[in-house]
Amino acid sequence: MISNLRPNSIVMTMLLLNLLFDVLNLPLVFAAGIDQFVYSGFAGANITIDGVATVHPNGLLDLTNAHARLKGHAFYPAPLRFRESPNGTVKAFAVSFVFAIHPNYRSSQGMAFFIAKSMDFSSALPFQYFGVFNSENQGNSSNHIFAVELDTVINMELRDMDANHVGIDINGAISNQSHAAGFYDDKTGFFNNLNLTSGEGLQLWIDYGGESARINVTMSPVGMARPATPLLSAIYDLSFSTVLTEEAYLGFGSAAGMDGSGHYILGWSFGMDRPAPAIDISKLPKLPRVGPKPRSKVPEIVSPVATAAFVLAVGITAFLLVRRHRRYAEVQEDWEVEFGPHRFSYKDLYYATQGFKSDNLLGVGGFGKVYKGVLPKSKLEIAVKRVSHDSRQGMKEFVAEVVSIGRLQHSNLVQLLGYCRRKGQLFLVYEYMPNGSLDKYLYHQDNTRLPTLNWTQRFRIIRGVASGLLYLHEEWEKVVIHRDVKASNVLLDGEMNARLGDFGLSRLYDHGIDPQSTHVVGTIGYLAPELACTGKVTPFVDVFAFGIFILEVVCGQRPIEQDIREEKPMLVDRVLEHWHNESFIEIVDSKLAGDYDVNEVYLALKVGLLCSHPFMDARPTMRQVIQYLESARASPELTPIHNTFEMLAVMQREGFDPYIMSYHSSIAASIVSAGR
Ligand SMILES: Nc1ncnc2c1ncn2[C@@H]1O[C@H](COP(=O)(O)OP(=O)(O)OP(=O)(O)O)[C@@H](O)[C@H]1O
Ligand SMILES: *[C@@H]1O[C@H](CO)[C@@H](O)[C@H](O)[C@H]1NC(C)=O
Ligand SMILES: *[C@@H]1O[C@H](CO)[C@@H](O)[C@H](O)[C@H]1NC(C)=O
Ligand SMILES: *[C@@H]1O[C@H](CO)[C@@H](O)[C@H](O)[C@H]1NC(C)=O
Ligand SMILES: *[C@@H]1O[C@H](CO)[C@@H](O)[C@H](O)[C@H]1NC(C)=O
Ligand SMILES: *[C@@H]1O[C@H](CO)[C@@H](O)[C@H](O)[C@H]1NC(C)=O
Ligand SMILES: *[C@@H]1O[C@H](CO)[C@@H](O)[C@H](O)[C@H]1NC(C)=O
Ligand SMILES: *[C@@H]1O[C@H](CO)[C@@H](O)[C@H](O)[C@H]1NC(C)=O
Ligand SMILES: *[C@@H]1O[C@H](CO)[C@@H](O)[C@H](O)[C@H]1NC(C)=O
Ligand SMILES: CC(=O)N[C@H]1CO[C@H](CO)[C@@H](O)[C@@H]1O
Ligand SMILES: [Mg+2]
Repeated sequence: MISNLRPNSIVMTMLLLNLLFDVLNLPLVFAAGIDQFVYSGFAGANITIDGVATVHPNGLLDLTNAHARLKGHAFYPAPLRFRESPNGTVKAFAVSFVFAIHPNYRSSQGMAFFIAKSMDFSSALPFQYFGVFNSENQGNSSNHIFAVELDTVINMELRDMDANHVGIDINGAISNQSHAAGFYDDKTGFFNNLNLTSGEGLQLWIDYGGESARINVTMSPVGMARPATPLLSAIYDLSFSTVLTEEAYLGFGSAAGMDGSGHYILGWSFGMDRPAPAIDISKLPKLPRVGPKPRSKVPEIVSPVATAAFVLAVGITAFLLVRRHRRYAEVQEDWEVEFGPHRFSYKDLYYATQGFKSDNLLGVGGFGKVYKGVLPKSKLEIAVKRVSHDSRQGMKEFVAEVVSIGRLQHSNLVQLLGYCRRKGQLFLVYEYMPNGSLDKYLYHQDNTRLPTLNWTQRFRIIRGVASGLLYLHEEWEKVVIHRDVKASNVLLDGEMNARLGDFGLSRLYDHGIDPQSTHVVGTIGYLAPELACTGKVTPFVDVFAFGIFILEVVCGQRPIEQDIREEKPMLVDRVLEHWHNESFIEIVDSKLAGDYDVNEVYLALKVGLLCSHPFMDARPTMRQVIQYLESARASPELTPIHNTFEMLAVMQREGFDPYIMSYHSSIAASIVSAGR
């Protein structure tokens, strides 16, 4: 079934094979370093697998084995020599494989073939990026990975064209070239679509030209002759020092979606400096059937002893189940079936957080407590937010929204992984952010010995939050308004990238889940004035809060002093005064010790003030904000109205209620005391 030839294999084998190929009239010339292999099924094959990957007894290589949120890889066991010297030209090579993706899993993330510098993919995300990249190393030229992705979800951040495409990837999941899956008909020249997740076998060919640096990718349904016109044909020199290493590993990767997965490889072949050997289609393993399982016949019970043992076993199991049921009881209603994949079991969360032990408490917020946990199977680190709720009203809508929010993916957002419900409690499961929330760095509370962030880090955080917000506002299929942008909702990942958390959560209030709270959605100090007047929620509400956030990060001061007896003007007013008398340097965080780029600080303060403009219409959109921050476009001058006292006067003249409008002054303190 398998002919698996390696370089330096004994001369005898080579001679024999040469003879064999001569008989078959195949032009094969053996020279040093030429490799080829072919697997027509993987039963008993020497391949290296990791993660949840497995080979079924019938020889089907299954990368994700019906798991959810786990990754798997399969490799040719030895590295192959792609260049003769570290800077030598990468040789021509050809790959062919037959694969299938099971259609039952809607969030299946697809899979990728790759050539990589090592077999270590431990840092790849288990639920995204084909189990090959993570959000930090994605696009990094030190990855040395060439991949062809078979992508079955649409991810705006990766500039995906659709949820059914093939792409050529160099060092990251943003494709250099991609095309909807399919083939060009040899006779008519018309393009025919193919469905990656149909559950049917598909064959793919990858050819690299060596000197020509041309990469061709061709696909067809299994069994059809190879189409003459490639699906993708790109020029990309894999000899660039950033791509293939002298020796590299070949393999496949896949990350299971939120609701399980089935990514199969049926056959695989490779040729260095020659075409990939033909895969014997007739020997390929059978695919699991698509659709409901046929009912299995109940086996006849053989003897009365076995019957007695069986009854006893059932009794004990039932007893244990009842006991277990009590401990891990959950609330699950019929309508939730649809969201099943995004539901975590209470048991898993209970184990992950060691029974919600106080040692694992990360913090307490307006909604409830947040615990750190490690999922038992995948070892994925998570943060679990436990929210108490009394009302069942609106729960369905809320869960639907949670699931929809879970589909948002961006490197500056904290990924929401799923939820769980229990009597009176709702659990939201997020990616864990090892470096905690930004407010801890700015104010050094809890006697933590956290470092002071320097200006470079702060400016990067500001830009990161801006691009996360732009994604929410403009780049996803729906407009998502965060409504609670603030320093404690900006989390820092292992590489100190800013990740915005808690987006969409403000809807909890709308669904009556936080009955004891009387406060307006959002947080005092970050609330746009029009919210108090009209209650109208637009993306500019977030722009306002983002402006206050910038001022906070630059000045290292809270928007409103927490001690409300001391009547200190709000941060934005203090910044304005300094801005107008041209002493803005005085308000910059003294912890920076003057070590910053004055132009950037000036730009940041100006954008902060523009965004926190009391008039909604005067605020920029997040897209403009990003342009200003990247200095691609000169930011407009601040309008003179941006002075609280003048503004109040204007507003009174226009008939606004002066009490409500006094949000910008110390009267806000009275709202603070009425809040949480
Ligand atoms: N994904 C996460 N990873 C690590 N720590 C987290 C995560 N999410 C929250 N935390 C920590 O838990 C604390 C409490 O978070 P929580 O969101 O409940 O409150 P908050 O952000 O202060 O207020 P709000 O309820 O308005 O969001 C945060 O300050 C943060 O330190
Ligand atoms: C599998 O292949 C690797 C690399 O060529 C080799 O080291 C190993 O001995 C092989 N294992 C078996 C069981 O053949
Ligand atoms: C190969 O590249 C390295 C780094 O780019 C360089 O230092 C070295 O001189 C090169 N070797 C040859 C033989 O060109
Ligand atoms: C790329 O990865 C290397 C090694 O992991 C790291 O040192 C470097 O900072 C990364 N570069 C970027 C731009 O992220
Ligand atoms: C693809 O790679 C080529 C060659 O490096 C480059 O010129 C081109 O801009 C890339 N295209 C995309 C979309 O990344
Ligand atoms: C692909 O096939 C599956 C299963 O038949 C179906 O659910 C899915 O909608 C199809 N996708 C496309 C893009 O046609
Ligand atoms: C890629 O496809 C084109 C068009 O069919 C062909 O001319 C070229 O030789 C192919 N290159 C490789 C490396 O297969
Ligand atoms: C800021 O801190 C980071 C991380 O500690 C460091 O890499 C960088 O060099 C610092 N930048 C400046 C300008 O000090
Ligand atoms: C600017 O205004 C601030 C706040 O009122 C004040 O403390 C500071 O002395 C003023 N500076 C100048 C140069 O007038
Ligand atoms: C400043 C800081 O705390 N950095 C830490 C962020 O998280 C990574 C990974 O956990 C640590 O290595 C850093 O020291
Ligand atoms: Mg929060």
